[in-house]
Amino acid sequence: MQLSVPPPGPGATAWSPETVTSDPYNAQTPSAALAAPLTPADALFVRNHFEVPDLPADRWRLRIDGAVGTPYSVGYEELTAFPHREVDVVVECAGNGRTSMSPRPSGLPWGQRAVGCARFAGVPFGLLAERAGVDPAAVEFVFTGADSGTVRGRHVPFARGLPRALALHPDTLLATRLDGAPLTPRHGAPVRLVVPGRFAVADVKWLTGARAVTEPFEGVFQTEEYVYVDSAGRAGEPVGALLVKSVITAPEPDEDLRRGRETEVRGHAWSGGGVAVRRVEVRAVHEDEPNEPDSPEGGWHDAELGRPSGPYAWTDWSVRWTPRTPGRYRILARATDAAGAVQPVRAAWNAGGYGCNPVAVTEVVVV
Ligand SMILES: Nc1nc2c(c(=O)[nH]1)N[C@H]1C(S)=C(S)[C@@H](COP(=O)(O)O)O[C@H]1N2
Ligand SMILES: [Mo]
Repeated sequence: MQLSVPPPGPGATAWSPETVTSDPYNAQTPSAALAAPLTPADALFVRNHFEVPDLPADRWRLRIDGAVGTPYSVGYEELTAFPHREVDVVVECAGNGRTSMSPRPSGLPWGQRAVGCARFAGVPFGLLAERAGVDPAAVEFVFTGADSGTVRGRHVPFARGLPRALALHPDTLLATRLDGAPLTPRHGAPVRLVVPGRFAVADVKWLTGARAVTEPFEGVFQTEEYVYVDSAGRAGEPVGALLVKSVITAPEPDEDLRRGRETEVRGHAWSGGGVAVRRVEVRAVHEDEPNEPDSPEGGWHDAELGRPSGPYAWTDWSVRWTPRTPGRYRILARATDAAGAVQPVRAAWNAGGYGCNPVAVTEVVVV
């Protein structure tokens, strides 16, 4: 079982994410790796819609065009000469956790581990866009990857629109490095976009195109996929900022705990748009207790919060707990962010199962 695998030592590459589908390759972060403050690159979940393209750095170019003064293009060597920044970022697939929604939405059957916190380094996209001279009428940039395939009967590249202000924000990076090493092919080598604080669908991998547009983009990954669609079939907004959320990394699911022995409940919490986590509360609900999980009021304990490694990194939390009664418990964790958003008991159902951020739950047995 993944849970009992000790973390590999420095420089080791023993991790392999848990495969969800093999063609295209999609995989979740293993539990033991999720517990680390930063997720190692080779453990980080992978979400690919199409086959990983073969894109050697020496053949890579990014073209910035559309509503710009002069189209500008840059190669890998040139890009690496620009000033780099390092940003620790929660990377979360918008569909993370959708298997806990009922009825089960369409899409990849992610459990709770299509998430990680990764250290990226790269060049702010805005620095390059400046070279092209962005037209004042541009409202978005359309970022395009080198991968393509058939979606809803059409052959399309992977492409997403990003509002102008976010695209030009100094924290939006053309990332060349992840976890201290060059990007690996599965995570978007040689260059991927990283948009901190947004669902990871914004982070276009194998990035080759950036087009400034004066009308909102209407590509399939913008208007049909990665859109909140309600139970009446009404399409709302495309997924955007991450939602306030927590994950429990200890105890492990189904772990046996001893009555009267103190244990540490631990995890991470995050929110979107650079908003900090203000509070994490934890509650243990015994199987014989009434009113759960619909009224989890009372019995909540404030967890101690660690210091996140940056404004877009997750916040580690922990609380000590000594179970008194044998039996099954559900351990619940709920985060509140600095804007006052709180994890709901049940996430709002939507057809794609996006933004699934209910109170985190782990079941344990006390003997
Ligand atoms: N070009 C391209 N970029 C992409 C995707 C893709 O399929 N193609 N998937 C997106 C989605 S939905 C997610 S969740 C993240 C996952 O990033 P990772 O595989 O590095 O974890 O990549 C995003 N960028
Ligand atoms: Mo995703």
